[in-house]
Amino acid sequence: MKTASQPTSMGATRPGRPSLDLKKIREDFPILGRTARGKPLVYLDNAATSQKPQAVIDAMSHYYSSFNANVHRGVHQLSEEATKAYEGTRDKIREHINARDRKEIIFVRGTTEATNLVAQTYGRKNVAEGDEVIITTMEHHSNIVPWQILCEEKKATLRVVPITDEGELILEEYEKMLGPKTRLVSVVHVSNSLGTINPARKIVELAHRQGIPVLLDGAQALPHFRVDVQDLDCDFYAFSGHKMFGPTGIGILYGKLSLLEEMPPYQTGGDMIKSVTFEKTLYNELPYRFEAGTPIIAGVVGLGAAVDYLRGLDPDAVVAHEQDLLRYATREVSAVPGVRLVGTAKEKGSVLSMLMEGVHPHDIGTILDHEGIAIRAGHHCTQPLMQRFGVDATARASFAFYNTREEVDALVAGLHKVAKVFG
Ligand code: 7TS
Repeated sequence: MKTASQPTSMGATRPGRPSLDLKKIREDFPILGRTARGKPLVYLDNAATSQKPQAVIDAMSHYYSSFNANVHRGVHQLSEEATKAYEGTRDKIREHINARDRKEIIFVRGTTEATNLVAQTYGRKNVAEGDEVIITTMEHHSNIVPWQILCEEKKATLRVVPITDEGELILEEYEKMLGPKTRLVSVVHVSNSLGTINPARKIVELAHRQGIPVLLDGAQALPHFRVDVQDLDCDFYAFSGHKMFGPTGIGILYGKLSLLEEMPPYQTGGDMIKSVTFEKTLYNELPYRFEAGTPIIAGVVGLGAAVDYLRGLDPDAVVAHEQDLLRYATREVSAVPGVRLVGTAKEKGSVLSMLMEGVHPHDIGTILDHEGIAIRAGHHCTQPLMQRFGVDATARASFAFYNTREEVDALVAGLHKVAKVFG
């Protein structure tokens, strides 16, 4: 299947464009059939977490009812079956993101744990006094705080790439920051607050010219388009299962083998060792060296089912549909009196961050909630980004492939109601 790590051809208006069977897709997600506040649920908080298809729910239930056992250690049939399913997901993820080697796929709790892992292992080993780590203005807190702590500890400097008023990275400034002191660049692939799709390949290429490794935070990329880590040539790639229609508590850190091999362990204990004496511990081989303790086996099984589900969809059709929703919503929402959008990058994922004159975003969220519409109001764990735009919060609607134009209409009707109440 075609990959689209940088989905430049988003032309949903092309004749003969691929389309999704939305009725069938929505039936796959049982929660979408429920009501909220007595109205049909309109779930537009997908950037926070996405809903799960029945196949994911069934896979986890099947694991617990049929082959629950610990992995990698039992000699019995159940453990063998659990280990097979657990390792099977690793193979599916490897294939899905086109990593070279299954050893490059580390199971973690989510994007947050992935960035912390890299900061605490690669970072602690390679960043020293006077060095620099580069991030950007639009990072999620989970890609700010780990580097801040590391830089404080090592007396290194955290540098922040500025953005334009539209919410695009200023690449010339980034290029100027790169230098002999830079030890790592860590950048969000798709912004959860603005929707901006960053030019990841270019960011990696510019850093690699100077031999600097790059971590990409792909939490908001995987749910929307195909990612090819070899094509991007990034050194680390982090994402969360629960945003890509899988369970909570499971995520992935992809790392290039050559880097992972040189990294000290993160958490220590069972499974990550080869042998232990009171004098010395020898660490296990990759990827197990970074997977200490009993993992979230049901979560891994569920993530495998989520990947199967995603691979059953036409990725071009998913991109085309979400871009159609984004364009339609942008047009309709912008026409609501007093509404202004934050984040208007040319390359954008299906996120709308809204402000309404004289209305606090939380009030927007509350009124929409009464209509059965779920959005998120707040800083979206990107407080420095909010500061950049001079606000403390936005009201954010974020779409997934199962959302419809009718749901956008409901959102717009809800916003008109807000305007009326406060107008
Ligand atoms: N990076 C990005 C870009 C994110 O959007 C999030 C979560 C994370 C990292 C952290 O992921 P976690 O799974 O480890 O929590 N973003 C959001 C959001 O936008 N609303 O709620 C969580």
